[in-house]
Amino acid sequence: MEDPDKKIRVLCLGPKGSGKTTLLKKLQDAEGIDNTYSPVPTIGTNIYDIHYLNKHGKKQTVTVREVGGEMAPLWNNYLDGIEKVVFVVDTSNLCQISAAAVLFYTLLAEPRLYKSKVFPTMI
Ligand SMILES: Nc1nc2c(ncn2[C@@H]2O[C@H](COP(=O)(O)OP(=O)(O)O)[C@@H](O)[C@H]2O)c(=O)[nH]1
Ligand SMILES: [Mg+2]
Repeated sequence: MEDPDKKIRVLCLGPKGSGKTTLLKKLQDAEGIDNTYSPVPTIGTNIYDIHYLNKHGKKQTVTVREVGGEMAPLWNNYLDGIEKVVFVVDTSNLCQISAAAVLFYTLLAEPRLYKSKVFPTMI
């Protein structure tokens, strides 16, 4: 059974502009997101605490760190202690899709992620 006091540590990766920030803001506050906001590319990393009720009805928090797409060469610095990875791909951006696949397969080959569950999130 999940420990409600335990924060699940998640990494959110994907190319620049694939929708990572939008997805995480929506998960944090689906109603409150301002669709007119002018997106600013994530410089460095952002942390989002997402609260939800687990399958036993207990409050649970997932801490998601978004790492900007420009920082792909440095992604492996953020893998320690990570339990899950959400990899966001903009499937409507055909120019970016093969680069996204290369980044994704590079990530899958990372030994520190063998215990993690990598969930491709198609947007
Ligand atoms: N149409 C559409 N636009 C989106 C979606 N998600 C993100 N965007 C837009 O794509 C742009 C980049 O999104 P952002 O979340 O900043 O990408 P990030 O660089 O991966 O964090 C922004 O203009 C968003 O409004 C989506 O699901 N549908
Ligand atoms: Mg972002």
